[in-house]
Amino acid sequence: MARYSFLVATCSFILVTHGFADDTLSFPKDFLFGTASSSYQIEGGWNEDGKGESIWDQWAHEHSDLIIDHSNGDVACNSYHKYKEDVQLLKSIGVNFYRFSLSWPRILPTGYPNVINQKGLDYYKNLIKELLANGIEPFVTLYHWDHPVIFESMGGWTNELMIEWITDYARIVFKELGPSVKYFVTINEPSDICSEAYFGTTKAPGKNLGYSAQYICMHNILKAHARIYHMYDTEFRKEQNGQVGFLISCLGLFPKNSSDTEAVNVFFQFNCGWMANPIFSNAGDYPTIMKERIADNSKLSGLPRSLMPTFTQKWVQYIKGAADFLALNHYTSRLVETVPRQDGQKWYDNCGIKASIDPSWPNSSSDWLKIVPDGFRMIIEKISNEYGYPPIFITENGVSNNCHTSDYSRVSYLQSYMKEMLTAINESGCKVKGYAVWSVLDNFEWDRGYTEQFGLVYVNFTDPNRTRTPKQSMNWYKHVIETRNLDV
Ligand code: LGS
Repeated sequence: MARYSFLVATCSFILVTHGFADDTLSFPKDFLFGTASSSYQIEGGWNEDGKGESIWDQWAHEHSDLIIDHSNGDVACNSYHKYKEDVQLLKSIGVNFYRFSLSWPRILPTGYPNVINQKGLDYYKNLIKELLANGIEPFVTLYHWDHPVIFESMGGWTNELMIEWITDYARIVFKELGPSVKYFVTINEPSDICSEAYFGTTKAPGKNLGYSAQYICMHNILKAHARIYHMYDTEFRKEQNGQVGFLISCLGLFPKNSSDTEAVNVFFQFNCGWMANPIFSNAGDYPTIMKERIADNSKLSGLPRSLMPTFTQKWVQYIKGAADFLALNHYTSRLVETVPRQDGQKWYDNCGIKASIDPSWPNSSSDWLKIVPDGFRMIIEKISNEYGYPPIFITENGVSNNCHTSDYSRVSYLQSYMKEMLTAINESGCKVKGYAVWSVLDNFEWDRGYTEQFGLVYVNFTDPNRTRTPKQSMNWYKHVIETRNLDV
C-alpha cells in the first residue's frame, strides 16, 4: 500500500502516485482493452420475442423483498433495444473487445435444444455483427447465472444432469455464433453461484441447502465446464479456432498478523483453488488442504464420509488442463488469520481461517468493496505462481460509486488497480493478455438492485428511454486506450 495515498472526499478522492518511471506505465503492444456486462443485468426485454423465463426473472418477481430497492431486470438498461447505441459507445471508448453474456432462455426458451427461438438468436447475431463492423471483438460468456427455470425446478446446479443440459445449449451457441467469436468463457464465478445461491440466499435461486450443496454445485460446474471445453475441442476448434476459458473470482489476500502467512495460502485454496486447482494445477483435483479440512470437519460432525464429493481419476484427467486461458474477476481484498475452527455460513467457516477488512482501506459505495490496489497485483502473482503462469484475461475489475458523471474516484480506482496489474506483467512476468472494466453501463446489480453503480456510462433509470451519459471515467479510459499508457 506504500505507493498510494488517497485523499478521500465523496466523489473525488485523488490518487497521488510516487516514483514511477514512464515506461512502467505503458501496456504491452498486444494488450487488449475491454469492458464487461451480462444479459440479465442490462438487456431487459425479459419476456419479449419468445424469450423463456430465467431463474433471475422468477426470483426478482417473487422475492423483490430480497432485492435492496425491490427492483428487477425487466427493463434494466434496455440494451435489447439499444444495442446499437451501446456499440457506438464502445466504439467511442476504443475498446478492443466487449465481454457480454448470452441469455440461455432467450435462445432456447424451453431450455432444451429442440426449440430455438430465432428472434433471440438473431439478437445476438446482430449484436456480434454490429461489434465486428465497428472493429470490436466479441468476448462471450455462455452463462452468467440466468438459466431457464425448468432446470431449477429439477435442482439446478445440484443436479448432475445440468452438465448435459448446459452442454447441449453450448453446442447450439458454438454452432450458431462460434464462427464469429474468438473468445468464450463458460460459467461466470462458480463459487459465487455455489455459495450464495445454493448455500446462501442472496442470489437466485437462494435455496440455502446446507454445506454440501455448495460442494455438489461446484463439482457439477467443473464437470460441465470440462464437457463444454472438450466438446468445443472435438466438434468446433478446427473450424473456428477460438479459445475457451474458465472464469474464477478471487480476493486479494494479506496476512492479518505477521504469523498468518500460512492462513493466506489456506484461504487462497478455499477461495480460488477450489475452482482453479482441478483445471490449472499439475495435480488436477481440489486442493489437498481443502479436501483434508472438509473431510476432517465431516468426521467431527459424525458423518461417515466427507461432505465434499470426490472426482474419479478419469474425471481428474478430463478436467485437468481444460482451459485455453484463465479468466479472473477481481474487485477487492481481505486480511486473513488463523482461528479455532467454528461453524458458520461462509465457504471457509469451520476450516480454521477468518477474513476481515482493514479499517484503513478506503471505501467505495459497496460495503464489500474496499479499495486495495496492491491486492490485485498480489492475486495475479499468486495465481501465476500457483498454476505455472497461464495466460490470464481480467474479465471484471471496477468500482461502485454514486457520483453520476463526475466520478473521479472511479478514475483513481482504475488507474491504481491497472498500475498494479502492469507491475505484475512487467516485473513478475505474469501473462495478462487483456483487461475488462466492469462495467460499461450502470446496471442491475443483482440483490443490490440499482443502488450500486459500476458504469463508465451513467444510465438514467427513471427515464423510460434509459438515456446514457458518459462519465469522467469513460473519457479517462478512452485516453488510456488511445495512448496505451496510464500516465494520464
Ligand atoms: O455485477 C457483478 C459484479 C459487481 O460486483 C457481476 O455480474 C459479477 O460477475 C461480479 O460478481 N460482480 C460483483 N461482485 C461482488 C462480489 C462480492 C464479493 C464479496 C466478497 C466478500 C468476502
